[in-house]
Amino acid sequence: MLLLCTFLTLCLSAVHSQFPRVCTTDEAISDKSCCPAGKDGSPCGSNSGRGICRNWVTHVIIPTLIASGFAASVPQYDDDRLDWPRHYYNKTCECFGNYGGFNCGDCRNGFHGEKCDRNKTVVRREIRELSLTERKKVFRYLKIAKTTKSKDFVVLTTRDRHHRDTYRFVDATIYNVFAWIHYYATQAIMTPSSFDQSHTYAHRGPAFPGWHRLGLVFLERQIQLLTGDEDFALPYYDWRGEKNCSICTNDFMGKNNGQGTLDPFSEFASWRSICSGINYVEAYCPVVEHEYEMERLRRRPGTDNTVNRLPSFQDVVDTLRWSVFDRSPYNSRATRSFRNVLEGFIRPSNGMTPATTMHNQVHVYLGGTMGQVPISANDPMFVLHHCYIDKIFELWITKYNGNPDTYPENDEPGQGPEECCTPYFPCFWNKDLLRKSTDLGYKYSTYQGS
Ligand code: KOJ
Ligand code: ZN
Repeated sequence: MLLLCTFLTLCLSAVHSQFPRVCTTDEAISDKSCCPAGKDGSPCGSNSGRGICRNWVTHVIIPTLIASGFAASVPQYDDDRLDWPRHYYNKTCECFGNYGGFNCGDCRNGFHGEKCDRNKTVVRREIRELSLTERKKVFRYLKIAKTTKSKDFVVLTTRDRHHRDTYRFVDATIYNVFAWIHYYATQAIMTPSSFDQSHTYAHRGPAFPGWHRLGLVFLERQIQLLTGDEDFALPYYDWRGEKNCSICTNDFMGKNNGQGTLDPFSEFASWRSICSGINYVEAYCPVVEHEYEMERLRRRPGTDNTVNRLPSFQDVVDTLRWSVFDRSPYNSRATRSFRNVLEGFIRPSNGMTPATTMHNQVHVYLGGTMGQVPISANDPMFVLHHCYIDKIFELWITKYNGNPDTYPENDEPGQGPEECCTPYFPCFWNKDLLRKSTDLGYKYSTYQGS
């Protein structure tokens, strides 16, 4: 029984991320231990049977990388995110049954109640399906997430990624923690002397759909906890066949002027991105508390001259025709790969031709903040877009009975099936995100288009 629980929790623990505040004390960092007290005062709530403090066993990914020649093709990786979260901690909580969270004080996704014995499934709906009151509530909640300091999490910053003594942890709001997770995952991978731009933990590999799924689940759960509204579900934007971005109006996500700045009367006009999109290849940011909110959000829908439309209904139909989840070489060159077509490096109709399509096409079409990988998650449009990408992922899972065994072995750093989705905390295996969304506590409405 214990074995089964342990297995289940490894697969399905509630996702929380980025560094639990209580695990960033000098003591926790020097002990490399993140087993905070649960509600009963014992580490990981062990006295009340919620979980245990687990020592990580040596992981397999490094030898795999070396054997495959991947590590030999670059001088040496010296990246704090590789083999996540081992660089920071070799002891973390492992929660039993339906318990979850960094100290097993919460429930795993899809459960609630004091004993975590009540199922729940929230329904994500298209933003145009919501009533005005419901929509206003979503905007209000997003605003609360943007302005409320996270009590549980802090983010890691540094001025110089090659010098660990410059790393420090700073406060961030809930939404900024979410935006920062994407920023952190997409920074180039560090070698002793330079940076390898060709690999990232969140894109260009089989982890792409699950990585973004986990980020959305994190944000959704944080908003539920913050507002006390256990039924809160993120909305999505079904952009199929749109002549232009019809939700880029002040009733919805906001209109922009010719320079891309959001209208002063729109919902997100005052939002600022953490970090600048262009100037920080070598530095994590934010670097200084209270100074890290930088440029305002920008959007320039329909003005990019390489992408002049949003994906069509047929593009989505064609994407769902690719029955193999991903294929060698498991990067942006993979052909006849559902993941690579969905991510948008390959034309959906033939699965072969390199092009800017689907997920990438929408980012580029919207432009501005959304068009820049390191900062795109700062725009709440990212949430709506990725929820729709996740809905397509879910349609694929249903159609082809996708499950963790469908997730391939591959050599992309941080994207192996049993590597922790990087940099979420606690560990959630990449392959375990390839399962029905109801296992994670949510599903999608059956919106047919406007
Ligand atoms: C932003 C992103 C992304 C892709 C693009 C465009 O976050 O994943 O922009 O290629
Ligand atoms: Zn992304």
